[in-house]
Amino acid sequence: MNRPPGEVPCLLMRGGTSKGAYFLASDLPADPAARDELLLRIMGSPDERQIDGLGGAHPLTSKAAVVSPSADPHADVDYLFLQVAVDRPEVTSSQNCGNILAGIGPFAVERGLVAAGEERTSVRVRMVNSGDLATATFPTPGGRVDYTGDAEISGVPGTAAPVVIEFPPGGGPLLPTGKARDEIHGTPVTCVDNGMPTVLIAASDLKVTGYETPRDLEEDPALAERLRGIRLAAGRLMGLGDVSGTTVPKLTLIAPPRDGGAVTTRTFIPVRCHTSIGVLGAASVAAGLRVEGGVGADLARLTPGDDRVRIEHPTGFLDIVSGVGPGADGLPAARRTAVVRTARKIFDGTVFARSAETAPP
Ligand code: NQM
Repeated sequence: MNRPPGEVPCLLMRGGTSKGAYFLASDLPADPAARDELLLRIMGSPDERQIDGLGGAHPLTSKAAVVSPSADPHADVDYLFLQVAVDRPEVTSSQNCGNILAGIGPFAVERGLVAAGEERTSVRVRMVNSGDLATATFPTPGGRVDYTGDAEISGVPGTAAPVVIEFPPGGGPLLPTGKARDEIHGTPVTCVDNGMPTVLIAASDLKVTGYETPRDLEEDPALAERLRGIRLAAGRLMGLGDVSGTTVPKLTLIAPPRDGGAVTTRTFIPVRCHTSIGVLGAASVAAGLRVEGGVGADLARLTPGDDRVRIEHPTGFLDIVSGVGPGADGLPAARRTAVVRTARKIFDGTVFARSAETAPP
């Protein structure tokens, strides 16, 4: 069907603790600049309330997924994640998103890219942003996605059907600086990447407890300045270059657990403080805790021989399976990573982008 430009088929979904607009790649312009410009108008950016678009006025609810059949023999679909900035005219593919990933399998079935199984369906996803693979398995009784179930994830009210996501070990090194611990501007850090480049910092080294609310931490300008300096230097050390305009690496403040988990976290993504924690962010933190000599290893309470890690965050906890073992180069390397998320179809229809003439520059 031929649609006027600016009218785009769209599925609005919650994926894990995030919410985003899911599109078939074939429904968006192929040219990345034209696609991003359209996404800004769809989400209502730049505007801190995103009042004229689908965005929810927070980085966690200003996200887009672009999905297409995959040419990779190991994947069914390609998933490109795009972070649409709220208050800046900026769309970036510099990071991945494991929460929005939770909706990709159901979306692929809804749109007929993958045939549903009679009871459950597994969809193999190539995450275009990183080149990494993931397999998501979810219930499809009678060949239809069932979003209802009894899985509960912290940060989302109620329960829903479980989406089990398995990540095989990724391609890149777990310790991008080649070290378990670096020192940046006098602060010990562990730079780790198990799907999301992340800098682990002991909260106490930044003169906070690590148990503050995200809002309290965001309102501390001295902390923000210190984190900014650490992030810029860490980006260079991790081989990411000048990260002043990108959303990675993330920064996770670590403190001893308070509620029976392995560790308490507060994660900056990278300016706003996450209300929970990202999935791949959690995968990186969990693996980082197992790095001997790393800043997290001293603070974490892990059970030897048990790959399960409970990561406490501002609205509860995230349970993740994370194995780490010696790599070929003698440095620690990620093994299997797996997590349970939920996702929900909220709205399916046509989104009407704000017209280019009336959008802000
Ligand atoms: O780390 C937010 C989120 C994320 C990313 C962010 C994510 C992940 O919670 O896999 O899911 O870190 O910007 O959606």
